[in-house]
Amino acid sequence: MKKHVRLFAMILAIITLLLSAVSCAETGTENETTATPETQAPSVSGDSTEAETTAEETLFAPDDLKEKYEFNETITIFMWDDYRMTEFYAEETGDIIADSIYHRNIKVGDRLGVTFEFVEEPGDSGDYKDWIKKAENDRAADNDYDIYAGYSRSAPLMAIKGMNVNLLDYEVFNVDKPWWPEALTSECTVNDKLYFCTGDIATSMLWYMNGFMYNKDLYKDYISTEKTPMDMVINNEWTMDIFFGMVKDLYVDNNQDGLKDKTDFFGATMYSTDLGAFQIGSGITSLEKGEDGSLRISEKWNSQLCADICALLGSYIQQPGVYAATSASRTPFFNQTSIFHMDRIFLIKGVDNGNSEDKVTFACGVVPVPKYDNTIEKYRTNLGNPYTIYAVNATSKKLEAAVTTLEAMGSENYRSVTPAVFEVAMKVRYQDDPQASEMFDILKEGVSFDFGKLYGTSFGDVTSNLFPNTANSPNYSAFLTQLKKSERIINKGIDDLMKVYGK
Ligand SMILES: [Ca+2]
Repeated sequence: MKKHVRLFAMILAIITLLLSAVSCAETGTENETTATPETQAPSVSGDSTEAETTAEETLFAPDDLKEKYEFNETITIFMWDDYRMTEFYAEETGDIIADSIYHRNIKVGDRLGVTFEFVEEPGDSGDYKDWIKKAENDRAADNDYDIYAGYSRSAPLMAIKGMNVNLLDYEVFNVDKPWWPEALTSECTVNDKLYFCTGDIATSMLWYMNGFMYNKDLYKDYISTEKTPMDMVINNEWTMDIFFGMVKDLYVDNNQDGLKDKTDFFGATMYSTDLGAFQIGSGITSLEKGEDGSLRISEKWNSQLCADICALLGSYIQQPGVYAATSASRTPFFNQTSIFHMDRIFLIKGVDNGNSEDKVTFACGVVPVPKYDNTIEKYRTNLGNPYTIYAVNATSKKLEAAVTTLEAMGSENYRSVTPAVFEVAMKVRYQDDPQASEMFDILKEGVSFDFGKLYGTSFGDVTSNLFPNTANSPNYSAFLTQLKKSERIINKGIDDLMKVYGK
């Protein structure tokens, strides 16, 4: 059972910690070495600042690694150089995310007795196949790497080529820790094989989560001054009908050309590439595991329910107040002429690591994409593709050190880097806004990878594109007919995957 450190546990922990700090200060006892995380006492000190700092540090689950290792190795990380958000290394600049990564590298390096060497090569959506080719060539030339850190579709392709170790063969890799998303187990592990990982270790994964961002002032002006979207999420009322019902008629044709375009006013805009977020958001992945360890087209994907969700989304996209488009969909949100916008949440910070003029300059909330109905158990989070997935090179001569590096980096990021990302995204400290932090936790814990998406190239991208493309077309009711036409190509892709994941 994964240990989630959620808000209420955290508040309880803060109270417990502060109380025990006072108690320790009074009695002069020290019990931090044997205490559980929830009751762990900060160091004995009358200094309230120190007590508070320690309290914050111990809000988060600890790792099971040793305090100190002596690998005495250089760990070479082959990485893509066209990642967009600060992630792998940074100078200490005063930017809280950059500083947290700078200190992460020092801390993990000291703890393990390793130094990091980063080798960079273009590896984005247009380059990742060449990036993999270079990794293969360098491997043959004995100029080898220890860790691969590339565009999300790279590590899966490398797994098919047999290039990655099975992380579950290593005891130090603890997939049940909260810095590894639950979906690494439920969606990416087949027959006890897990060939790659991501999670808190990749700031890009956090930034590429899909959510609905909303303009808090416009929401109050046009929709409600009482109930917020965050309230509706918490009350399990955040469904497609309720959401679209609020926004579907809010439209002004600002340039009076009779067409929906980026200059108009909308209730909701959506980045059309990521409309699959509504499929994932209702807990539907394209592939699933059978009890015999085989992969297959998921029953939920090939179902009337999925067709209904697709058709409902398609019908709402046709409404005046809803605008689905690629980058043009972002303009109204930045210009404050749309109330809600569904996209990767990095938009809050701004495109391209904040260097763009396009960024959110107003009070903005973030909520998950609404579920189809409130019988669906939990909110699930789709990811845009340009995030990093890590793998360990099977021919590395430092396998134990490399896998330990991933675990130590994940753990350290969870404690120090993710809270910095949260603070920049939400413009508030994690501890200071319970609702916003709960939304961020729901997004992060609900992350879904869907093999059909990660391995999209094996399926002619049908598994990733069928839902969004159908919903955003006049044939939005034809999901099952379209899926039927693609069954052969999907089953062939599954055969390829089973060569790697079979028993
Ligand atoms: Ca117009």
